Amino acid sequence: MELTTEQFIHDFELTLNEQQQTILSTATPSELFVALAHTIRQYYTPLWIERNKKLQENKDKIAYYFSVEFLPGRMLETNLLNLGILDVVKEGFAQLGIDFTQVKQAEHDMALGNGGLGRLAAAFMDSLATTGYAGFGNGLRYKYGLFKQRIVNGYQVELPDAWFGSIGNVWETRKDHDIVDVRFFGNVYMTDAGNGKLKPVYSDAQVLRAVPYDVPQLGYGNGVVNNLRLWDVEIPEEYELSYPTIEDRRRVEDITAVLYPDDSSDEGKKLRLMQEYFMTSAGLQTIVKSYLKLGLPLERIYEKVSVHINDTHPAVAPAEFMRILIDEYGLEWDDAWNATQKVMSYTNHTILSEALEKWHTGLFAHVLPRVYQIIVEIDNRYAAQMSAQGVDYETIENTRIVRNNQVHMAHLAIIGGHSVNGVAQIHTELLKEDTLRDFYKVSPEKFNNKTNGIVQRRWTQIAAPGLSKTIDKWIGQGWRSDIHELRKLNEYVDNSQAQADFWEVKQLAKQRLADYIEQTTGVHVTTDAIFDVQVKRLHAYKRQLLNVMHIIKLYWDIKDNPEGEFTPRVFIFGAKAAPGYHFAKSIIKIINELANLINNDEQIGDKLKVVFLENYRVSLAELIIPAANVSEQISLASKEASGTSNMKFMMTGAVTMATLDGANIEIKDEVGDDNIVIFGMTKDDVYNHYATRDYYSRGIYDNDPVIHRVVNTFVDGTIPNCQREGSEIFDALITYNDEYFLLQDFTSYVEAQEHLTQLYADRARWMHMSMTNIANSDKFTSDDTIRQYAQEIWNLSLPSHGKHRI
Ligand code: GPK
Repeated sequence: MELTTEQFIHDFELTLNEQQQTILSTATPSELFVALAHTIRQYYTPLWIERNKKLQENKDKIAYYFSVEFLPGRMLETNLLNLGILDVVKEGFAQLGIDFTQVKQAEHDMALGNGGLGRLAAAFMDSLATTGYAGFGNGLRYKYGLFKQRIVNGYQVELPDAWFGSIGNVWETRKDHDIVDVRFFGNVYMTDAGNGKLKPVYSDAQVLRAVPYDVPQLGYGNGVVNNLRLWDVEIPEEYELSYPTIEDRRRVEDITAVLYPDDSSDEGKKLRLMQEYFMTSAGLQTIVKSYLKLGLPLERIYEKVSVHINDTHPAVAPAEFMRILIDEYGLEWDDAWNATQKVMSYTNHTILSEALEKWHTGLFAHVLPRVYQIIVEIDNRYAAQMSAQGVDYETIENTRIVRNNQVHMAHLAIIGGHSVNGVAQIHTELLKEDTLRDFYKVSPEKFNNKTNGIVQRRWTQIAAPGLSKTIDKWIGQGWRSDIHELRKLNEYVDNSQAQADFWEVKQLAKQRLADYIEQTTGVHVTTDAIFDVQVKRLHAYKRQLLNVMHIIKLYWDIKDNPEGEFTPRVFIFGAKAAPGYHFAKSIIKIINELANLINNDEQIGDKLKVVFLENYRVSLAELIIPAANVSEQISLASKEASGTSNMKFMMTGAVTMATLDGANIEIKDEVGDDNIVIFGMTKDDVYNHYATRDYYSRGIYDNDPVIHRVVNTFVDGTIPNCQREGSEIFDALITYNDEYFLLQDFTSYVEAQEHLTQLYADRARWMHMSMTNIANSDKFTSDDTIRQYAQEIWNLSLPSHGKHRI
């Protein structure tokens, strides 16, 4: 939009005075932030209203992305950038003498997600608006997002993330007119509806109110505003008498209280199921209602509506959609089923079986009695149909929804939809040949790949403004709106002046991070060192422990030869462990104790530093990622479905140290073998070991003196204060035969790291690699990923009112 600095200053001051009843000289950063957010709301609100009006008038098809996680982080800068007024606002603030950075930091991260899956959902919201597609999000309005992590005595401590704080969510708007009711529990039986059909009668059901809060999703430079709808729970007035005590009310409020409540107890499990059904039912009910306003026949709803099931959490959607179409609107089963399959599609994000949700039939039928009946009917019809088609008994049994007293949610999502996709090429192949192979046998046409992507604007223009200016200097600004222009940089990867510029800007980013490290941990690090970073959820398969083993090896190298040549390294970790994931927490403790040991050893000095940054989150990622020289992507081949931070590191000029897993393989394809460092087993090697069961980690431990020494370091008292954790790790590696093959990959990892050190020593060679990574990272824009979803899965066209610049 067109906005002069003067106009902005005027609007901003007026908002500050009228809405906050404050003046500049006394306003806190938080008050300034709220005033700024309200100023921006005034700018986009007319666009939002117009967008909804046009979509309705033109009867455009809309895709709804159902996800229990959305992880946008801070929205302020994204909204400003996408409206095209980031520079104007910064300039205005400079004139007013306000520190923009301080104000932006007053916004609490919107952390309604755990990691990659939630961040991807948020990226898709941005990209849907940016590409102009009508794609709306549907999720939950948790009071508490992902826990806040503190490190105390080296241990992870979890604190509630009270992200609403005192200012709430400044971007949301409550939408009373779309309130719906959601039913749980009770009994249900069928009775004659009088028109030859049956209708369900409920008794003793609990009725809860679903209240939508809409959060606008602004497109980059195109005036498009899409909607992310988050549902909150309330007690309907007419049922208030049923909840006489505060505890009664709290049990209801729990449904939207916390992201992922502990599901290790039965009570926790029930709550989780209620959350999932709550947002799915509320979302689908309003979707059907707004479709019907178009005046089109319900059995053809698939022409105007797509519903995407992000992972198995909203996978009750096909059954709930059937319930709505049949019970509430009287459709025949076959028409409803035809519509449902055409509307629904599903993304799988992992081959780890624990993430494919299953519910005990007893619990499911208790919480959702009518939906359970429908699921059983879907399942019986499915089995009969497969059998009629001549599919063998075993395949049918393996793909059924209800089996061994469990409801298999992934199976419901696949059977009830028309599309299943994995999130990187290798992951989709694994789904076809292993995890979902029986489904691939019966419905190969449903399977397709959609490699993940990232919002390039956040990781360059917002997180790395210095880098962005350097890119501008060499190839102009075109890449900011057409990321594929980044490829022009390939021409300059060997230009010594360009190399010097890109080196310089990386050094500045490293210095910013070094300052933060010093402030928050007290550890001094030098930017002369290689910044080697592993940031992601803490999980055994991601193998942070392999990184730790390499650090221990380096520690011994220096201790053995203190005067030897050594390229200094700073190892930086950021990772949250699931509260109930004991082993992951032990690794956090080990990293912190190892860091203490190394950082306080004078003989080691600046040669080696280890830093664990607490509370890793999107806003911290924006500081860390642009400062990295090395991106650690070292999962056991086959286990990391895709990874997305790998793409962010690539785009900001880090060199990837990787196994051939997830999207690392596609990064390698883009940059070529010489501009990435690959090590370790391939997925076929891993599967061969599974088939032959020939892996024996103790054999490696006994025969390799380096590995022997590194593994012993966990238990021989070298690292103080972690005897228990050290022996857990020893047991995992040796006694329990090293499930993730760390010992097998260790030697090749060490060699790869040595190779990388040599590459770094040759600055021209290193900068060639770094810049080649930036230049070819356009492949991973989520704008293109979402275009593929829109065209190939959802069958969307660009809305007829089109893309207009503002
Ligand atoms: C996968 F199954 C899950 C999950 O529960 N949470 C989650 O963040 C991640 N993921 C994968 O682990 C990543 O490889 C992938 O890039 C990301 O989802 C997005 O697809």
